[in-house]
Amino acid sequence: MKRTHYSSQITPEMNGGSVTVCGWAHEIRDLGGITFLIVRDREGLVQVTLFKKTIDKNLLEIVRNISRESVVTVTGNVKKEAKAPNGYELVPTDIKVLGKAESPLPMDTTGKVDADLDTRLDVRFMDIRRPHTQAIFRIRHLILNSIRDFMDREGFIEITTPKIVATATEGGTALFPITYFEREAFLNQSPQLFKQIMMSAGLDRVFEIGPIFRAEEHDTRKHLNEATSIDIEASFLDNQDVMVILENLVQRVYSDVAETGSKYLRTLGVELEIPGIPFKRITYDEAISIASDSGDNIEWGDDLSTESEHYIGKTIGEHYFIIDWPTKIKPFYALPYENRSQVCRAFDMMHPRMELSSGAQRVHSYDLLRRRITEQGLNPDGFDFYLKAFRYGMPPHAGWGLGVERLLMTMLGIENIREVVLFPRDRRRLSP
Ligand code: AMO
Repeated sequence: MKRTHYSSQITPEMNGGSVTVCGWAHEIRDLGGITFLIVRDREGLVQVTLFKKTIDKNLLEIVRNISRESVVTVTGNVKKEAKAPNGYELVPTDIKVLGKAESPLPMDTTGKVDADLDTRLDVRFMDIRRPHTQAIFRIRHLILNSIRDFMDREGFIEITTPKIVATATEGGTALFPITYFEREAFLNQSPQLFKQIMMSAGLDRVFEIGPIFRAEEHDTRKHLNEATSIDIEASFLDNQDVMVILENLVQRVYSDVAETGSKYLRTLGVELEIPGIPFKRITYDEAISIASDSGDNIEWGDDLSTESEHYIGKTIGEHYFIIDWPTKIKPFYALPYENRSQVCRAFDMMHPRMELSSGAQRVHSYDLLRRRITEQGLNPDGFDFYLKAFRYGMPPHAGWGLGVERLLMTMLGIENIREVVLFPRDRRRLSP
């Protein structure tokens, strides 16, 4: 039996026509004279109606024995029916069970019984059968499509860099060590060094969408130990230029999702507000001054606490940039201002709830870069492969990294980052 239609492709106008649908037995309701089998596929629900008086007794027997969530395929005739959910029902001519589901089920898929997040993550395959959860991942797909399209139009080339590496890129956050034959290696924290090397390679504008690994101990609602980052790097552009690319991208992604994802937004009960551009720019000094109004006294040179971020976010109320960060709290590759080297050309792009992206114009002078690596307490010898690319003609360049999960969760107003990852990796969870 070959599927002829997804549920969403069937219309009442197809009255009398024969179709074959495939999906899961969402619900079976036996009302005596009439039995309903609701089949759920990726796109929605189909009501299969069996009239006791006229239906083949074998089909009725099959349906009465189907356990909920079993995989079935149904061939039947479309019958216009105003009372049915989509204005039609299917009168079956053949029903087959392709994959029997055991009962009881580990969780409910109809949305009638709530399950906590841990239970849902333990049986994620079943959780994603729920239209609500599936809608999140359908929107993620639309976001990534939109980003790829935007990047392509802006002249960026998609690259893939290694995830098994020998050195750290982001001082500060810890690395996951792994055994690489007889040596120790690490899971990469960021494509940073490789995307910069591509500037020396002359690719001019590159982007990558890939995993980043952070061995951070903290257990919060916005941190993962394995996240997905959208990274760009572009030659002959400065920090201002790549900030403009970033805000344009965010706006484009929102409008694309509003346009192509309305069905999923409705399922999630989300009304998207497309952010206006340009995003507000405040300096780090202004940010700590706003935070001090909340009673949080940040010493110049300290990072912003989560509480300060929330307070500033509430004050500003929309996406914004924090620019001109103290050099000492940004990575070695951020370019210090020439006339005041304690401040650098780095920025963070913020949603009122949290940081979404950080980036900078980069140091492109070999000598300065070597010095900055040492000043940050790292050993330049470990960066030989990276530094070499700066010795034979490296253009000025800038870039940023944007967290996919944070973009998605803030767009949809979702509280916990684990909701927007298929199989989250956090301090406690390594399976499934
Ligand atoms: P940064 O470390 O700020 O910058 O990371 C960039 C963005 O990636 C996301 N992100 C995370 N999301 C969830 N859980 C985590 N543990 C996590 N860590 C990071 C955030 C963050 O803003 N190399 C630089 C980028 C650059 O300068 O180009 C970097 O990695 O959304």
